[in-house]
Amino acid sequence: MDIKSMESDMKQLVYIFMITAMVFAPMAVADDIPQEYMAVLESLNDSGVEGIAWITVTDGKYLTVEIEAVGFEAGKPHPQHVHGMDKPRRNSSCPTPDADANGDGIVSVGEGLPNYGPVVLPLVPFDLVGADGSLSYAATFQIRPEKLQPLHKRSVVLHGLTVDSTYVPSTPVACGEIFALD
Ligand SMILES: [Cu+2]
Repeated sequence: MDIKSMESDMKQLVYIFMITAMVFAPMAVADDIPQEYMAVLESLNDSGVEGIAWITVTDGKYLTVEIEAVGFEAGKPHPQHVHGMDKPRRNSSCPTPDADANGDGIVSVGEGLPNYGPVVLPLVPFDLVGADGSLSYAATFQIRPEKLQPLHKRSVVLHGLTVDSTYVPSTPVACGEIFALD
């Protein structure tokens, strides 16, 4: 085999390799592209709590949640969850003051359930919020995709409010419906 034909063979190999890479690359990449979601957290029960949640799903099963929120009661635990409907999988939504079924002026965690649905994922740990009442949260969870999706039909709910001079950790203080950024 002379140099010329070796070069030609090499060129052919490179060519075949490039075609193969082009065919298979999009399939490999599709799985690796993180899916980005967001929720704008608006106050419930005149709590003054508001913030933003960013959610990233990687490989279809790793869920990274970041929350930046302000206006919490300081020094208290403020549970935070992803809420959603299981059956039927209708949209989770944030309650309005109309959800106050017993008319006591507070939408309790139970009164909000018909809107946002039960807890799908507790965003642990529930750290005590510091003196300035702000929360910076980030955690990654490994979740079965069928448990979590459809994420764009779920909500992020933050809790914990003093009601009639008693701190009620479950009372919702902010809520945001999750939407996809793609
Ligand atoms: Cu919750």
